[in-house]
Order: sequence, then structure tokens, then C-alpha cells
Amino acid sequence: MPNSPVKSDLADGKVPNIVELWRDSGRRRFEQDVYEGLSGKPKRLSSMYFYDEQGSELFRNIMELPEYYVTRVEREILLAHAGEIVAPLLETPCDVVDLGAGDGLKTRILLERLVGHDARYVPIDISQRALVDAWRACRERLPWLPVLPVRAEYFAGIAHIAALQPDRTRLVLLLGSNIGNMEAPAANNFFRSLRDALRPGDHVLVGFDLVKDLEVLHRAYDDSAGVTAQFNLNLLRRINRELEGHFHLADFRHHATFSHARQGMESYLVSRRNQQVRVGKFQFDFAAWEPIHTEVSLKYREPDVHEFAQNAGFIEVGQFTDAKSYFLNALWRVPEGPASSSPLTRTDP
Ligand code: AVI
Repeated sequence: MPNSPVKSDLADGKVPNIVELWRDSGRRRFEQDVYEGLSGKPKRLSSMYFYDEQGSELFRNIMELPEYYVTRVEREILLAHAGEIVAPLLETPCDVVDLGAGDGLKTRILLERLVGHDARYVPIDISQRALVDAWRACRERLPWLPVLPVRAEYFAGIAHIAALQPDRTRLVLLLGSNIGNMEAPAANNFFRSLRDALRPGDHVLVGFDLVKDLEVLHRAYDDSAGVTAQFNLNLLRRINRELEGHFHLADFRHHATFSHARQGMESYLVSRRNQQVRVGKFQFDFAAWEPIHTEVSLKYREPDVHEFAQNAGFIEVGQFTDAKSYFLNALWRVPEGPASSSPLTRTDP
């Protein structure tokens, strides 16, 4: 369905042309992943299934929480360093490509600096609603800016970037610590394929959440209002809704803990009692206090960031942090010379 407009907005004639590259592998893959994840030991479910309509709404609520510092501190960094970040774009026409854009709120801090310049904004996300919101907000606040939304997951998004007009410099954004939801091999793989899709002189800006006081991390991933717990439990609700699951949510609790071995927060749903739960034609046994692993949110130190850049073959141009050193935005450039030819394996986050 290429270039299909968003139906609900057709009425007022104000619709973005969304390039549709999203291939929802749908119910069968979800069912298969749930079956394999809950049959395994330890049990696990992929965090990629968090983001249905309700989950995306809950994540928007998380970003507003006082305990979830990530959004706030990255905004602080972008406000302080927007000029330096967009400086390399000012010499030629440019495309700002926003991978996992959400509503693009933070990105607009950078885009505002490109007024009067031949710039375009390419938000890429799997959520149609997020893309429409990002497009609308730009139309209102940055009416001079062409916006070319793309509905795709990361790897299809990267392929799309490779096909963008060759005479424009690109700045690719991966903000908000989205990289932290990938294990290190998947993250390296991701950066390598991104680098291979870019040309010399293109730039990348990546948000890395830094290792910090464990109390701060625990509060961010287990907030007092229980929104993060609901976000995690929504996975069971989604299984109930889409796969005829029979989970009683009160029989599971959200648990978030820091793993020193993994250097990151791990989220679990823990069974409060011995129970059997039916999902469609399958039945799963849970022992009392048995966990289902649902998410990693890895945290980084500066050498980790350096290693990612080196492994993928980027030149480090700048590193920007907030006043508390909670978060780091790294700006990398693609060097002259051919892209690496090492084979890539596709890895889901
Ligand atoms: C989307 N991602 C970067 C968030 C994170 O911090 O790992 C998802 C999240 N999980 C719990 N709270 C927020």
C-alpha cells in the first residue's frame, strides 16, 4: 500500500502522504513468539510487542512522569547544543531522518535551527498516529519544512534512507535511548547497517542513557504512579485481546531490576502464584514467583559509546551531556571511503 493517506484524516483533506513500508507480520508471528517465549526456560516475551495502541499511549504517559528522566534530560541536551549538532548540515541541502520518531517533539528543537535552509524532515515510525502527530505539529510550527513520513521498522527505514536523493546530506537521529532496548550484538549490527546505508559526510546522532545511581534507575522503571507497571502488564492484556489469552493481571506483578552483568535495567512480569494460563489452544504452567523476562534497557559508559562508533566505522564528532551526566548524545560522521563489506545478520531488538 505505497503512499497511502491516513483514512481517519481524509475528511478534512489535511493528510500527510505516508510512505507505507510497515509489514505487520501479524497474529501468526505474535502467536508463535508467545508460544516459544512462554514454553522456554526462563520464560520471555519480546518488548517489541509493547507498542500496540494502548502500549504506545502508556509509553507517552511514561515520558511525562517525573521519575522518567530520559526525555527531560535529552531535551536539555538538544536545547543546549542544537546549533553545534545542525552545523554540519548548513553547507548543503539536507534531510533530517528520525528513526523511531514518535511525535517528533525533541527533534523539532533541531529542526527549528534549520529555518531558511533547504531542509526536509523524514520521520520514520511504525505508529501511524505518531507520524500524523509529527506531521501536524510541523505543519503548525514549522510550516516552511517539507515533511516526508515513512511507516517502517528500523531496518526497512534504513533501506529507505539508502534510497533517498543522493545530493542531500543526511542527519539520522536515534533519540530517547531506543538503542538500549537492543542487546549489544543487535546494536552493533544496527549501527553497521546504518553506516552502510549512508554516504561520506552524513551524520548520525544517537541518544545513550548512562549508568547512574541505581535508585534513580529503579524509580524510572518502577514509578510511584504504577504507569510503567501498566505498560509492562499491557503485554498480557494484549495477549488476552489478540490471542484469546486468559491472563488475570492481578496474578502477575511488574518487577524492574538493575543487572550488573548486563549493565542495564531488566523488566519482568512475575507470577504471584502457581497457576496455569490458557492462550488460545495452548496452556502454560507458572510456578509461584516465576518470572517472564520482557525488556532490557541497557545503560552505557563513555567507552561503550566509543566502541560502538569504532565497530561501525563512524568518526566521532561530538559528545553532549546534561548537567547531571545522566544521558549522552553522540554525534558521528561517515568518513570518506567505501562502506564496510562485512556481512550483516538481521536481528530484532
Ligand atoms: C522506548 N525505550 C527507550 C524505553 C526505555 O527506557 O527502555 C521503554 C521503557 N520501558 C520502561 N520504561 C520505558
